[in-house]
Amino acid sequence: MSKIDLYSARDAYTVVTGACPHDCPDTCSWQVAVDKTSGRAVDIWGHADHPITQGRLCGKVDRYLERTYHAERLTKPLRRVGPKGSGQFEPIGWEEAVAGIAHRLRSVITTYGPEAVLPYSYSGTLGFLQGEGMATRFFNRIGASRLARTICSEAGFEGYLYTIGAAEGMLPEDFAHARLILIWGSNTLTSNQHLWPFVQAARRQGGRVVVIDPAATRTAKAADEWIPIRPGTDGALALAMMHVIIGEKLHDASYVQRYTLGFDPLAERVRAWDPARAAQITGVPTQRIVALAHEYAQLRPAAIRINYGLQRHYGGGMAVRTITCLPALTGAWREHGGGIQLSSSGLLRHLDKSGLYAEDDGKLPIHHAKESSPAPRTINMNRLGDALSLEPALLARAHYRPRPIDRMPMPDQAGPPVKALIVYNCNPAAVAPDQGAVLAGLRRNDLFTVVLEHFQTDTADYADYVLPATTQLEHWDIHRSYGHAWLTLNRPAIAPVGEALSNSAIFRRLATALGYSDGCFDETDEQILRAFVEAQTHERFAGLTWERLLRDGFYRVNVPDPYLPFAQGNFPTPSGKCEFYSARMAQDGYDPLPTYTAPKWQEREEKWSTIDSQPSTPHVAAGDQPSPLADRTLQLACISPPAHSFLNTTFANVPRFIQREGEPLLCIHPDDAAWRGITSGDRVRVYNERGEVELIARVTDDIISGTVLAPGVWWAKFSPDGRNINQITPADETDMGAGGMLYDVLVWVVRTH
Ligand SMILES: Nc1nc2c(c(=O)[nH]1)N[C@H]1C(S)=C(S)[C@@H](COP(=O)(O)OP(=O)(O)OC[C@H]3O[C@@H](n4cnc5c(=O)[nH]c(N)nc54)[C@H](O)[C@@H]3O)O[C@H]1N2
Ligand SMILES: Nc1nc2c(c(=O)[nH]1)N[C@H]1C(S)=C(S)[C@@H](COP(=O)(O)OP(=O)(O)OC[C@H]3O[C@@H](n4cnc5c(=O)[nH]c(N)nc54)[C@H](O)[C@@H]3O)O[C@H]1N2
Ligand code: SF4
Ligand SMILES: [Mo]
Repeated sequence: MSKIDLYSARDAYTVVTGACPHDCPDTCSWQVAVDKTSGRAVDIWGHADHPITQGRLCGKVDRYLERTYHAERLTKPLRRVGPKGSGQFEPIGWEEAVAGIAHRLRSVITTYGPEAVLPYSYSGTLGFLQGEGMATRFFNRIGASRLARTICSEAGFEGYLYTIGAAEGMLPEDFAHARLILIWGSNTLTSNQHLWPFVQAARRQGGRVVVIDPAATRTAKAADEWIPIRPGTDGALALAMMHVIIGEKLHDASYVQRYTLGFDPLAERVRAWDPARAAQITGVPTQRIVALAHEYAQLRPAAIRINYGLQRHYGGGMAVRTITCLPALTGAWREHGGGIQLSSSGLLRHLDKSGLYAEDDGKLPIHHAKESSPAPRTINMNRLGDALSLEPALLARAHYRPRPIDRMPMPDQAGPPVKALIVYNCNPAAVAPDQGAVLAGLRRNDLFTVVLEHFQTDTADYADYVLPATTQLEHWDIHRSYGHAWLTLNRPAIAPVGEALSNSAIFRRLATALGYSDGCFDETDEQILRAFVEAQTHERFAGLTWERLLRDGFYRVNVPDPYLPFAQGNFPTPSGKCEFYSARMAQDGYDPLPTYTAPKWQEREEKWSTIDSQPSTPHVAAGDQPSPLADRTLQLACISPPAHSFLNTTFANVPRFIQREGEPLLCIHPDDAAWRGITSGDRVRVYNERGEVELIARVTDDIISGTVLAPGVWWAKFSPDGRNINQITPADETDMGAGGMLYDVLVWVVRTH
């Protein structure tokens, strides 16, 4: 008997349909059984009728009730009583908390101006309302600094947009029809599990699955083949594939002629990319590159799933742009089961969010304070450490500069120091790069920090006030997906735990306390969501109504099924074609053609090449500082992709999941380990010029030699030395979109005892 039948048959329970709020392309629809008498949620499962969820949640969210009813859930507002970072707080009432926060915010705004207030948020929930809906109303009303939310996907996104025009492409269902699937920089079985049934369906019909990744992930092991590659070098592989495809005339000349722009200069460009050259850079053998190019052009339909792993490197934007040229070159877009998927979020690009954000819709008087003044500055979230610095030159560096033509302001134009930081849906003390700089900022006594949270996270430890927020079981929302075509409604299933309030309710209260009487702060959550749904007039949302969402729980964006967006061109680029040559890129300061942009860690190789002869293997005694010469050669590239049982830092405080992951690990290749005298289980010190962290070594050839892998993201406070891997990650920006370069870094690794 299915769970829905089981619980529906019993009077004691109600069943409520909702949506998983997490940052995951699958955006599952769930159902929750609630005991009518106690009001407690007793079971949760995946919605059987949702075509992507197919009745299954992942292992993490299957346990969402354990997280919701976790003994350490925050249930009352807290005020700091100890030093910043100590985690010492006293419970207080909501009125006192809201009044205290409003008082401090008012004083910051009066003394330093509204830009001294910085919101900091990311992906705790991707809901329209509890994500940025009410928060945007609030921070726009203040005129606060804006935040460029760049940490995850900006580089790849930009690269894709320059080439294709919008974040659209294959949908998960289409993968079932492919004969070749390249899973490129994605650990599907961990981070995009609901794609896998479609991959398996393709295999049942003879489809081949190839994973291109520096690590033999569980996905790579489940695939037909793993092609190990050096991190950040994927662009070179794609260029060489194009070299072979064009050189052997395996491209689809008629598709190329009709629907692409710049084939001739592309052909000229890739002529220099013979596979032997790419083999040197990528570590993929020449013959394998040639064969891969043949397979890609000839096994049709051919599908590519790229995820964000491969674009967290300096050249990530260009790498995604280059790979994204492949399906147009071979005409893969023509076929059901051919093409590429990075994100499906562009399906929603015609969504009208002005009402949601109460922006410029002529009805709500939210912008009156701002009309005559220029837009507030925008801070790049990757550079939080710089943003919190009192040094104007560093603050200037934190300004968002997504393209090469965007200039850094002079220090005297950087604007006021950040004096108030309001964090929601995010755990920057653990997830943001250059943790040392972030913590130094958070430790500032003159910085007023408010954190809206479910738990006393690493970040909450630095707050002046911690406000208890509701979980997805306790509030309304609507969710988009970046992996499929469905919008999903979340209804609250239970009353808020303790005194928790939703983000929307908290920002409403803060607005009232600041004296903002705008009507947009009076609307209830349901009113806002219903109005948002009813405001949609684009044909992509035909048939979408609030009643329908209430009835079904989800709605498929109105595009054909199957959806082959570029079978006949129609690329939403300026030229209407897939742009191998992009004039927009030239204007923005980039090379207009696909090229190889090396990762920063490869500067190690450049350093090597300046040394006349390679040094003999240096011996480093455990704990010793490497010699200056060894310095150059001992470093390893370090990547820190998601651990299977955590979702960034979410769930990394649930005992069951900590147990499953064991300890904060460093996976290291046997060659690299032997050289350093490291064996599995050893404690190792992983460090660079930015910081250091202690991890437990796992010696394994599941990671290529020359690269180490630290599954993330552990809470620093639950780690042996109170630090996590972001101690060593750089806050530098990627080539495009000023995105996060979290996986492009060199470290030294030594055994500590
Ligand atoms: N269980 C779980 N699921 C998640 C998350 C999580 O933390 N845990 N995170 C969610 C979030 S926020 C996101 S953004 C999505 C997307 O998630 P992503 O961040 O894209 O993560 P993965 O799908 O694990 O893909 C990363 C893979 O890329 C590989 N990789 C790293 N560098 C390179 C490279 O240069 N080239 C190539 N070819 N491969 C490389 C890594 O070894 C890893 O296997 O997943 C979401 N889903
Ligand atoms: N080294 C390294 N660093 C990384 C990554 C990596 O792979 N390696 N991944 C990066 C990526 S891809 C991403 S997307 C970021 C993610 O970084 P974050 O956006 O910080 O994501 P989480 O760590 O999941 O933390 C989200 C927090 O939001 C809280 N939250 C959830 N729902 C709500 C709500 O409704 N209200 C409020 N107030 N709070 C809520 C959760 O309790 C949780 O503490 O991390 C990045 N950092
Ligand atoms: S985290 Fe992803 S796979 Fe897991 S329930 Fe949520 S949407 Fe589904
Ligand atoms: Mo992400």
